[in-house]
Amino acid sequence: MKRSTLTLLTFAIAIAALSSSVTAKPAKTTLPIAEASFDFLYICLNLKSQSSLAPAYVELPEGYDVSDINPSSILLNGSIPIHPSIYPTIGDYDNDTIPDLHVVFNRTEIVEYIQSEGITHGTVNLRIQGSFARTPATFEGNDNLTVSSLVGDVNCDEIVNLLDIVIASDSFDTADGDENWNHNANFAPHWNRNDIFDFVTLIAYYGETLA
Ligand SMILES: [Ca+2]
Ligand SMILES: [Ca+2]
Ligand SMILES: [Ca+2]
Repeated sequence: MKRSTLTLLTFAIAIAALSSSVTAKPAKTTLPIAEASFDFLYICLNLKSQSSLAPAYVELPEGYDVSDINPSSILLNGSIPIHPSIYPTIGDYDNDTIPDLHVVFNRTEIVEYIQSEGITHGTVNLRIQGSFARTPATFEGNDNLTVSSLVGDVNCDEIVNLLDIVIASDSFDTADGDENWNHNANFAPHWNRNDIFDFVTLIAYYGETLA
């Protein structure tokens, strides 16, 4: 065998060995995904109303433990973390004996996300994802919110009518965070209270529709 042929052959063998060592790299492992039950406390969101908090609950399937969830890993739609100053707590809000994690998001960040998607009304699907401190797995869950961008539309049915007045009346003279506070009935300053200014604003839009 000629010397040049031998050199070429050696070179080809070296390349083949190199490429096989590249392809022999271990495959990236995919973590199992726990399908979580995810529920916002709210069922609708008026984008024109202001409020600070959006509480929600996460429940995990059998074999997973909500106390194992790493709070800093939680993201809504890949970008919204939980509220930085409200640590999640464990309870059983739906009384089904399965523990759930109470997480709170910044409502304004959710509104901004929905608006950035160009959505003004209808149904929005929001997806929660996160990982665990000890278990090599991730979890995912999703919930729908009905959205309205009509001022005065407290129940997000795309019309301002008597029903909105009745619902808003229940939260009259409450502060953001109070038990009777309605996050969808705050259409005017003062932005931390449901008061006469919100009521007057609602009345000004009486009969309006989103159509
Ligand atoms: Ca539960
Ligand atoms: Ca309405
Ligand atoms: Ca107000």
